[in-house]
Amino acid sequence: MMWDEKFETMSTDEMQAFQLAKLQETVSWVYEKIPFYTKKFDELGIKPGDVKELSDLGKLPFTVKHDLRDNYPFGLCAVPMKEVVRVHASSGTTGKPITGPYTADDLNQWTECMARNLTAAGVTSEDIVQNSYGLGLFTGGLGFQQGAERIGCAIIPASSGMTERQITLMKDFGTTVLFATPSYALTIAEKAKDLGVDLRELPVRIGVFGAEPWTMEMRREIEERIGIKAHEAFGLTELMGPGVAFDCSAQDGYLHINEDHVLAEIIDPVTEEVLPLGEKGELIFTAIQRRAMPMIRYRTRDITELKRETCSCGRTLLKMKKVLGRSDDMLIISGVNVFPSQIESILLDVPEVEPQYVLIIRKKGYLDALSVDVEARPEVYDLGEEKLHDVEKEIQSKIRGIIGIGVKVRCVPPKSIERSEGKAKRVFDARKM
Ligand code: DLL
Repeated sequence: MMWDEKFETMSTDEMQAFQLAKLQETVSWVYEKIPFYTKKFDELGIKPGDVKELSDLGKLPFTVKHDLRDNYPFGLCAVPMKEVVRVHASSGTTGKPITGPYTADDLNQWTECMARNLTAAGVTSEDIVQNSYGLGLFTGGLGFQQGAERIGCAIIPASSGMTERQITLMKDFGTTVLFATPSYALTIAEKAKDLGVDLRELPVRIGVFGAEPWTMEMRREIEERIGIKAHEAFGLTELMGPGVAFDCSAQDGYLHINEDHVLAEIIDPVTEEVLPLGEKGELIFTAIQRRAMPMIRYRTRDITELKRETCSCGRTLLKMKKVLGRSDDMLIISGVNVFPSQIESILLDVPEVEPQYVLIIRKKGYLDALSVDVEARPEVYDLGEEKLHDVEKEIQSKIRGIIGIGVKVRCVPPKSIERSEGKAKRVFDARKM
């Protein structure tokens, strides 16, 4: 099912003509309205009229996270506050938050993007949806709320937290669709089990998850525990929030980008050179329809690759590979680049442990050492030290075999790792503590 067949199945030629017109409008808009961009363009000797074709995008300057921080809170906002109808913000991990102001039309477009996302996941006006993303400054809560409202679903704005109540709501209200981060979905599943509630027997049939990296193995685990089909949303505060990209019935490890709203490029993060389709690098987005805070070539730090094909679902929208890591999450252990998601894939294939883990990086002499704490399943933990030691050794050797690094694995007691209600924090850098 599609929400906006015209744009979701548009031919590449038609789409690119549309994109060029929107890009030209946006470039003139930011040049005129946002002194930060006027200055950047002038320094590079670029005038809005120089954008004559889509490939001219490559001439434009990048925008990076610290540009948003330096211009906090509204230095990059192109409209007066009387035209702003909403402001979201993301706390990030360090420093000042990133703000996201919207005009009424920006909100409307975001809502449309979310309606596409949810429709692709199979959500319809018949559904009773439980929105367990944090409702507030975080774009997840209200973004999903608006999209589901546009479709006409019955919405339970549960927000995140109070997990026991989430389960009561699911049971009492007959929730058919769950919105949450993947790690919170797991927390809900675990709590239900503790309470003796089998979620697989409830009417819930679809989950739409995102806001953090999660592997295919994690997707299967969640699907099994809740008895649902797990779909995906991708996005970031700087660009609108969720709804930038979404998966479809193909579930082939790729997401469709709403490319009539955001232009995507992949660059080599070191040389900043634009890479061809199919090559892996840093994802860059340009928002071409927003008016309060359009972004020119925003460096997301997310690592992925792009693919253009007509999907088996019928959509022609550009595809990006599921994001499994950010350049700033990459660990360098004994000279090997490691993403936490690679460890997650391995752990989820080990039946003796729970999908609850943390990675700790320490300094060992001049080198960095990685240790992995993972929870043993209660019945395994009860078997005692010798068994745990065998499991630890097995995981260590799998990690050595697959990723090629030596790590220290510890099987920790059940429930000893903090549960997530939003974005899970799984990497602790003891070198910085
Ligand atoms: O996380 C927006 C969102 C809310 C997306 C709900 C999906 C669902 P931020 O808090 O600004 O916005 O964080 C954006 O989160 O650059 C990625 O690194 C990561 N991220 C978001 N969605 C996914 C996903 C929201 N599906 C940052 N897979 C992005 C992997 C994701 N990473």
